[in-house]
Amino acid sequence: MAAEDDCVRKGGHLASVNSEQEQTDIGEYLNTKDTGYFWIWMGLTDLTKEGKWRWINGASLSYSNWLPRQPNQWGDQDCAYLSHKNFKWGDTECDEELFYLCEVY
Ligand SMILES: [Ca+2]
Ligand SMILES: [Ca+2]
Repeated sequence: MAAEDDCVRKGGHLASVNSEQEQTDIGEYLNTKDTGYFWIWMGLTDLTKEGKWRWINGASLSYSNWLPRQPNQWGDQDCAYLSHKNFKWGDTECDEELFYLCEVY
């Protein structure tokens, strides 16, 4: 995934959201950015096993914040985005070109 490749070049990964506090912090951060009505990639996929969502940095999925009726695997959706609606999560196809949020350690 091109967005993840770019995050790795920067020394991190696509962001993981591991708690309600981190979700709130990320939302506040993104509200300062001009992302408008676009979705934003984070580092969550079910590429290795359909329906088994895993953080790209290896962290386990201890917290989740899916939109209603997501993930819905419409067609073949294996990557998760942060929605412009309160930054809740949905799944979509991994080759979409979206804004993306890296987390550098
Ligand atoms: Ca999927
Ligand atoms: Ca979906």
